[in-house]
Amino acid sequence: MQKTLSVDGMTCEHCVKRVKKIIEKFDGVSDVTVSLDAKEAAFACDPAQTDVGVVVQAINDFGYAAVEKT
Ligand SMILES: [Cu+2]
Repeated sequence: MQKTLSVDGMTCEHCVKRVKKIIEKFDGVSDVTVSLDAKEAAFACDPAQTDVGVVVQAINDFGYAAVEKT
């Protein structure tokens, strides 16, 4: 399953790398790409393993504003 999140609050490449790392640590997630310009994070995940709501919460816990788009 392909997921896209809108992620507000990223200001530099450091933020991009941090958000990418947060997402990558979850089971079932692969192919993570994060765009500063688009304010988006996209990844593939296995719905049996990955709770996208938990991923979104983890990003928000770091001070960004993530919302599930698709
Ligand atoms: Cu930054």
